[in-house]
Amino acid sequence: MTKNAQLAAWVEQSAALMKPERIHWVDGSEAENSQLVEEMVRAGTLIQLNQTTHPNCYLHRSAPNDVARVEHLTFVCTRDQDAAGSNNHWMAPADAHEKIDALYAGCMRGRTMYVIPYLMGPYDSLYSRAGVEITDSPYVVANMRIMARVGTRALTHIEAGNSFVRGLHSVGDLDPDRRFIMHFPEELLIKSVGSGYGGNALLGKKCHALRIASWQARTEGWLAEHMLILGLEDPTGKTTYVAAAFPSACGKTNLAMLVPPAVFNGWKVWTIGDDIAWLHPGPDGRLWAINPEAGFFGVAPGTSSKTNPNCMGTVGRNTIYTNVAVTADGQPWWEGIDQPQPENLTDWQGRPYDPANGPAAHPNARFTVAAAQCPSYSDQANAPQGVPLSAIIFGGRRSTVAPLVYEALNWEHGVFTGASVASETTAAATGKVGLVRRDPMAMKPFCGYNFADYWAHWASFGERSTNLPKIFHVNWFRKDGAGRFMWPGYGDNMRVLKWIVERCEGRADALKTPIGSVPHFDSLDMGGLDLTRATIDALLAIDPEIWTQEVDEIAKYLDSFGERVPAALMRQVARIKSELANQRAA
Ligand code: SAT
Ligand code: MN
Repeated sequence: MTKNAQLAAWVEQSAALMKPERIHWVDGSEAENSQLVEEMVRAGTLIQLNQTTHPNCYLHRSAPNDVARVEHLTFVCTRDQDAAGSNNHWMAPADAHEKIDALYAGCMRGRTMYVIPYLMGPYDSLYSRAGVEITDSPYVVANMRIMARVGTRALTHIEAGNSFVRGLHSVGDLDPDRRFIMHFPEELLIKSVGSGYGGNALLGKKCHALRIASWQARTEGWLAEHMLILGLEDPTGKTTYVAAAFPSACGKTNLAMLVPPAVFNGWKVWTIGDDIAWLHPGPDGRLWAINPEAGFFGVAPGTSSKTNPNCMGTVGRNTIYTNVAVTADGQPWWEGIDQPQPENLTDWQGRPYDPANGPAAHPNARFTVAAAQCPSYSDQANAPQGVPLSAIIFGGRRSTVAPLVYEALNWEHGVFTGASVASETTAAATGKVGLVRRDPMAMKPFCGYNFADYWAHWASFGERSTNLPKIFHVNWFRKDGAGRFMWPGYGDNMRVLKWIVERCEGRADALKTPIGSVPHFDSLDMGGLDLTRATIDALLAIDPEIWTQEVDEIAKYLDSFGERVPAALMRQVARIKSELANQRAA
């Protein structure tokens, strides 16, 4: 059902292997979606929620063993193992194909094979990229329809001769022992089996827009990053654009939709993206960012009108919920939502809620919703050229060590700062939660090639332009001796954003340290916030002893990537160590 011979042949070949009962080419229309939703409701895959309070909202319950990304089953399959790097699990392409094709054999018997042409990025943008996902999951189709631009227009783009990434997906039998997420960047190909969940199954997202795209970006001179994009409008109407990289479930969605505290009269945050940014150097030497996605696949627990009012204003309609709890009258519910826990709650597995079974909503429960529904959606979100970045912010979830905010001294130091990000693990991936691990640029699970080459690629931008964004590092998650968060976070993060904007404009004061420049106590706008001077000092403190240890650990981590690590990073290690030593001696 396409004029593109390569695509037609691939679909035919996939059908011959997977043996679906029928093939459906997704056109992206309303009528098609309604029919699909109806079928899923009939099959019990979707549960209709209360249509009065939540029009056009549905709940999906995934298999209980299929609730997050599976990093240990995710592979980058390049001809040369070093190209994938020790940051990725690697398998030789021939072995990977053989292994996964065996699981694909006959896997769609009795099922429909959906062919989803999609576009990542705005229509009419030179930066947008196409893909085609083949899947046997109608849930994936319905989610892809929200997260990407799917259907006829994307197919036309492909038929016009543009290249496309092929993504093959089957839920298989959902057995974790027969689950793999495999990437073949040299073939622009993804193969996924055994999971119906988020980043494992919506192949346009992490698999294409990060792992495959990062590989392409390296050879083509741009960056595919795990970043939100927002615009910060000041009271004069001037908007400054920033992108920020934090690991999964560390608050990207909340920051992207931030509502400033009341005292920040006239300031406004505009949302462009909450998870992925593609950055291209423009003719002016600045980095221009587009959001390749069209929707949000955000974490529900913890979301409320206090933590993220814009999000609550987004997810009340036309939303697919996954693994949330549901109230007796059919409303979605999760831990941290505004309404107190009601009687007769049904948990994420469909059981009557019993605290002995853990939380009512799964900690990685999600909503899928169109970005255009967000009250703070930027009028620049679909600009074909993207938005020009003034700042890039890196951050992690660190209860110790990292101060509230600091600014890298220059681009090279900024790349070091990104490469040294560490964060406590979250429920977004299977495995233990709360362990500190290195997560450079928040890309540990998503960089499709050797991290050392990736850092060199980042560093190379410093030689190409003198007009790059300033780089910052933030940490909203610092705790005191009693284990309490010291910083209120959420809307109050505006105080840090404002300092960042002022630094970009060369206005706010800072104290230069070997780690970077930290705000002076009175250059942070703390109006209306009841924090003691001692707490603010503690939040901004950089302890030379602790940082000497930290830099040693960073150096050890960087060293583990061997000779490919760019000299620029090792230069920064040496500089910081010697400056810290001088400080300790003084
Ligand atoms: O499951 S996803 O990768 O889509 C979400 C996330 O972990 O960031
Ligand atoms: Mn993410």
